[in-house]
Amino acid sequence: MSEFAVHSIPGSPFGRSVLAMLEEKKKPYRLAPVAPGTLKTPEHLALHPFGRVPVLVHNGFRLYETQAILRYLDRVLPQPALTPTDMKRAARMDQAMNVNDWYLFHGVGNVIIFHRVIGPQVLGLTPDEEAIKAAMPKAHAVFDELANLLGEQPYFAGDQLSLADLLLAPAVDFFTMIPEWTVLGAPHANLVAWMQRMQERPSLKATTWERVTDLAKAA
Ligand SMILES: N[C@@H](CCC(=O)N[C@@H](CS)C(=O)NCC(=O)O)C(=O)O
Repeated sequence: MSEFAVHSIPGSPFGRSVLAMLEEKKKPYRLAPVAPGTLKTPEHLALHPFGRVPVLVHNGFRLYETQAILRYLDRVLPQPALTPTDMKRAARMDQAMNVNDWYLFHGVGNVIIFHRVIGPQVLGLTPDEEAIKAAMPKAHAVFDELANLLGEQPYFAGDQLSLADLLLAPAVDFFTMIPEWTVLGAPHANLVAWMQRMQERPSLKATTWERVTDLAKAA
């Protein structure tokens, strides 16, 4: 049995970051699928006290919070290194990761992607157009800043892939599926090129919603 178990829900962008990280490290893992309706059950709360995913379990060591998981994996699986040694590049990596968690997810992804994709496709809900519209100014600010941080570099921390790319790509990938991408991301040629570069990576191909759904069915 694999020493790494990832408890996640197919489609979760945070969960996908962890799976893509293990793919990049070429380390076998076991997906422990979590049913969306069970996040607040005592069984799941024993794994994650805030009732979310992902959770990593490594030889009995249980860890939640995606950034903590990515950093842990980069330490216990040092090759290929996904944290720059240059201090300024590492700081840019950390900054982009926090932009993901604080500004892209909260008030942007958890509104726009929820109402455009998750609600309709998973819960059978009608998109709340007013909520989406209200989130658009913040979404513009976030995507403009992501494009600014990326600049002309191939990856967020410079020439090499880093944890920031693995955290951001699953989240941004959702936006490429919705009409709002034409005004949020598509005008930024550098962001579009980065997203394509990321989508072409085997780690991202192996962890699409469809692929993780298949893994969950086989688990
Ligand atoms: N800060 C957490 C966020 C995790 C998170 O929000 N996960 C979503 C799925 S992508 C979730 O579990 N949502 C369930 C809920 O909001 O109840 C992390 O980095 O792991």
